[in-house]
Amino acid sequence: MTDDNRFYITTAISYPNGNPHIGHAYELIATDAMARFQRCDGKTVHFITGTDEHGQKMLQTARREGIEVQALADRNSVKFKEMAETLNASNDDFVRTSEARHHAACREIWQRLEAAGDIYKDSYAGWYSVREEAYYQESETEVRGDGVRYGPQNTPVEWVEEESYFFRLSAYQDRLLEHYEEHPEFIGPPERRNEIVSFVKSGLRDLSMSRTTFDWGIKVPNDERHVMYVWVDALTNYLTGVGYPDEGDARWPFWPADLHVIGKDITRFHCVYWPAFLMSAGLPLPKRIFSHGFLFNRGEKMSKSVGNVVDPFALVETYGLDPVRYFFLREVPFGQDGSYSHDAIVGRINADLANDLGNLAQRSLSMIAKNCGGIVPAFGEPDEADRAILSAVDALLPQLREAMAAQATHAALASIFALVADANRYFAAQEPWALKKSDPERMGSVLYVTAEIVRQIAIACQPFMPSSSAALLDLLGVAEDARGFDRLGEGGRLASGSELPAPKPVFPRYVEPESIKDS
Ligand code: ME8
Repeated sequence: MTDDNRFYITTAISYPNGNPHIGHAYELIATDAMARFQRCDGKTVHFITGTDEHGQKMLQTARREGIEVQALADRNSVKFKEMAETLNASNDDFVRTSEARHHAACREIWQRLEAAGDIYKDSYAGWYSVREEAYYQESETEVRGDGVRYGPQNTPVEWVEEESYFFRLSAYQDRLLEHYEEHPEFIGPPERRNEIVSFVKSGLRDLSMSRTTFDWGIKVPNDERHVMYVWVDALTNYLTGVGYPDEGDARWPFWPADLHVIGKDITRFHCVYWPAFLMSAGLPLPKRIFSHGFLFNRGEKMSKSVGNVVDPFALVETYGLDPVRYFFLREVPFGQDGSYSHDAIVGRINADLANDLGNLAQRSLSMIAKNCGGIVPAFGEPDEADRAILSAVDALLPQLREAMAAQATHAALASIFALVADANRYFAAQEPWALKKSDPERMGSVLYVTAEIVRQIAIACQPFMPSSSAALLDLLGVAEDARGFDRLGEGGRLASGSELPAPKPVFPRYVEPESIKDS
């Protein structure tokens, strides 16, 4: 295994202070598609997700519910694990920050920062948003008409004054700017990069790194009155997931991460604090951090506190998993905000999946079953239309790689579905049903070409819709070990003469249940 062949990818770790919501599901689905893409493309992938269990927000929720905070974390982290299973996420690990291995990683990183001379004791006095677990300067806050003081992301802030350890973040301003300059790919998309560059240019203050007014967290080494600021602990999960501090661990060579996928609200923590901690600890920096947008339910912002959270389990139950995965990955340009609604989801399911891809596969495969005895027909001398469509599909992989290198899942799917549309046009124009009598050999060639296109489309769709793609590849008799991206293009052509199983529809139309139709 060479260095180049490893790919380490992470999601943010979620606060388990409530049930998982669509925002969590969206991030996990997208990151899973990226992880699966790299696996299909021959990489050895390590993909982790998890839960962020410390901090004041967890503590407040537990108090409100009248339970122990560890009990709250235990109860809800199970739901996040269940969500990962329900979404068919292919994560290799699930890090819970209350685990002993994570405590060990955090103690080690703290000691490294201390040894570098970057930690000192002082006292903090300023504003704090519990909902974001973030410190704000007074100038970043304002008192609104309701008499409440809010931070820049519209969450209430409270006054905090206590003894605290600080990290010399101010000392890293120039090195961070230099890093952004030398590695323009470090932060994506470009809007987020620009925000971070101007934030860092405006001047960095040292960061309060510990709290003393509660004890739910990871104790500071050699000073048990302090628990680490939850973001120090949370960010370190990316190291825990590769076995840190045991640099002899088999997973350690995956560091540095190739990609941290996060939401746009937590860009500052990942693109400013995290690289500064790593620089101080003498560890290499992640190669890229990509901030996706927020999902809104018909334009309404969703959050646990706003109360209009839509349950991802219910969404999968209603529409099916792969249609939901497809919808989120195709509908919203990854990196931008997006909204979803019942109508938009049903529109995509019925138009793209059932009508376009589903019909293409079903029509060509049932004609092979009916007219060719279920045997992949021979491919005669190709004509111009055959050559044009095959060369278009054979050119797919570089387009997919380019889109996915920029985390543009929507663009990757747009390229795939543009081919689906081309293939439908080809099929309609060739009229294989009419050739059945006039030129059965030519009919065989047209069916061969169409099935070959479906094969490549199914291989390309695996990262996005794993189960449906596998079902299509089963119908085409493609062996499990012949489904990698190395089989895209000419090298992997369907074998004429091989016998196919009886075709069945893979992408059913969404039909409104009576109760919804009548309401
Ligand atoms: O931020 N649409 O946890 P979290 C899209 N524990 N993404 C959304 C979203 C929405 N409506 N709501 C939240 C935390 N997210 C920290 C992370 S990482 C070391 C620590 C995204 O449960 C959000 O942007 O509030 C974040 O990436 C993830 O869900 C977890 O959010």
